[in-house]
Amino acid sequence: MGLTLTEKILSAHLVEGEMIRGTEIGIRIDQTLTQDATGTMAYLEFEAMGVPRVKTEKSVAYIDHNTLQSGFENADDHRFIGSVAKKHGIYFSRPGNGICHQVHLERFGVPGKTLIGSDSHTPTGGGIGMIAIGAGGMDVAVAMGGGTYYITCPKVVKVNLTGKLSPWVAAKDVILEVLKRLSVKGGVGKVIEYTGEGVKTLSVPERATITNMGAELGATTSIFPSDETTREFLKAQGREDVWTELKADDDAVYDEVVDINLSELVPLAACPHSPDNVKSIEEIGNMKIDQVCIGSCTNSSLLDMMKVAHILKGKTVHPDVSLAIAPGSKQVLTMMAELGLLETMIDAGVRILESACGPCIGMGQSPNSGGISLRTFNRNFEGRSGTKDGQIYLVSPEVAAASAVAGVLTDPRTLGDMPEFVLPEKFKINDNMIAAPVDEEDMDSVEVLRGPNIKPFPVSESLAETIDAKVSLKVGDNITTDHIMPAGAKILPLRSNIPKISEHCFAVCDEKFHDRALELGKSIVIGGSNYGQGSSREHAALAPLYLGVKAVITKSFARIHVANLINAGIVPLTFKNEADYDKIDQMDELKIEHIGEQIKNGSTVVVTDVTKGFTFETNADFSERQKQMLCAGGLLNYTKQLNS
Ligand code: MIC
Ligand code: SF4
Repeated sequence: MGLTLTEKILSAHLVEGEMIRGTEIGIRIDQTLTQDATGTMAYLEFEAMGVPRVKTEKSVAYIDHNTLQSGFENADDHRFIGSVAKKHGIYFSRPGNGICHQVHLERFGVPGKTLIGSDSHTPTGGGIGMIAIGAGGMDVAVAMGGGTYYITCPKVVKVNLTGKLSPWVAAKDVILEVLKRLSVKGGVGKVIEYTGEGVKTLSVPERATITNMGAELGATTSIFPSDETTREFLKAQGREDVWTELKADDDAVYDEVVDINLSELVPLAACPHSPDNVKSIEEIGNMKIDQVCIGSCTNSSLLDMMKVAHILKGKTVHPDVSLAIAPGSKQVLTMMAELGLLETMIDAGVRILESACGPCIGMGQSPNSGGISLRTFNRNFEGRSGTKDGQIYLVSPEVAAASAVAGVLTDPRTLGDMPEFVLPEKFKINDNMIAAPVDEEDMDSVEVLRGPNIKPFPVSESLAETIDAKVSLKVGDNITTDHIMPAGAKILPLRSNIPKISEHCFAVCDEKFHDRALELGKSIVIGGSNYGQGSSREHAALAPLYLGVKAVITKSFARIHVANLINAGIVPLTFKNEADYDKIDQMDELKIEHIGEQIKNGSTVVVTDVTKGFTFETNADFSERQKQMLCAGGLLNYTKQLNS
């Protein structure tokens, strides 16, 4: 029986377990990446582990998220990360060098290698045939220290691509179509593997757009084969030597098959407030728009910028629209300048932003009240833009640029003939904004620079005999980590200060949560399905931990978040009977007796609702390792126990 590409790479890196779907496996990690908003915690955790030098083949720390410096906090965090990186063997991509995923694809990614990153869009690397997975900071810290990374052995979904995209239809429309079909939870526990004749019609940046936004499916990761197109891309990056051909066997067996005929796709948009709320541009109609933002790790490649500049050439941005563009990397920006694209954009009235995440994470460019904003990004969760009632539509760069000129949502197919956009044979290579670490023998000479905003992270206690606590919050389905721990320009500077950032925990759902949780001392949160979808931020576990949340009981969890909860020592349980969710109210008192025993001895944990006088069963499907971690009170305590 043949193997999928996913199975080939995973089994080549397997260090624990067996390749049996649904069971926990441990894999060796070749590369790691961090970004600044999750990186401070990851490096504090790395320091706490006491490993002097990273043991990976390549670890890179990027500064791309918290780039607005309206106080000392972000600048201090940048310096901290820069100095920690220099000391411990990590390459440091300085602010201005670009968005982690774009730069990593350009300069560091290697087909067939494993990469984990403290950012949920790490699967961008799947565009060149990597198994690239988003993870919590603590898991990245462990991997940097040479430790194993654990995942549930995934099912593999084959997306069989046939045909060729029609003019003005984009890679973004491919992933929006997949999201429309599978939904934001359709990828949980799965790797999405793209195959078929259609693959060779897509360039590497297009493939990377697709694997990037596979994160919105809840998938473990997404991957394309590494073929001649990959070789050309790496050659243009001066890195042909790292290329290898990689593909699934012809008789590979997949768990599911999704057929997509590229020729039949049309321009699409994800409507507020979910990436899977997808409609065609035609269906939505000529809606008046207020803002357009082009960029983010999904759509900020040179190819995207070439298309946008072509559409803007000789035009002026509509007077009622603000158009902001953030190129993905210094390389993209320099080449835009060289090729004259920058001049075209400036001429048209574009607001050029620095090469960073920017508006995607609410770091500036929040739309006007109730404003309609078209964005080439990957997430449109409520409030994420920084404007609570902002209406965010996720679209391709082609739709974005055509609409920015017209002032209304516009189908780019109305633009007439589309020229062929060809990527240069050679990209401009200048890695002068990537600082190499010092040699091991010089590491003592590097002082780690800590600002006053950098506070120690909370560590859980070992699991109590009984959890007897009130429900501090009950929320519905599809709660994102942007609900649990919002981001944006005001809150992100607090990422290295858990006590302070906790003041904003769940504020999107209930502004009183912080005070109530503190008053209760310890509490339990109740959630619906796909709880914790979206970002990898472990702050969505660390802030509740700090506020005394001991357990979270939901209908189902998103992959990265549940791992973060376990790492933090918060018990994640799911209802055996979803109807029990309806019976529980906020402030009910719940009692879980002998919780440690229950977790250790089986896969069911019985909970009593003391207020309502009924008991219900929850699933506690943990691996042996996870059970021990929960009983020890999280990953750090567990590791200490192992080493003592
Ligand atoms: C995001 O897109 O939500 C982020 C900001 O990149 C996050 C990481 C974070 O919260 O810092 C992610 O996707 O993991
Ligand atoms: Fe940055 Fe947005 Fe990509 Fe997250 S999704 S890494 S905030 S560009």
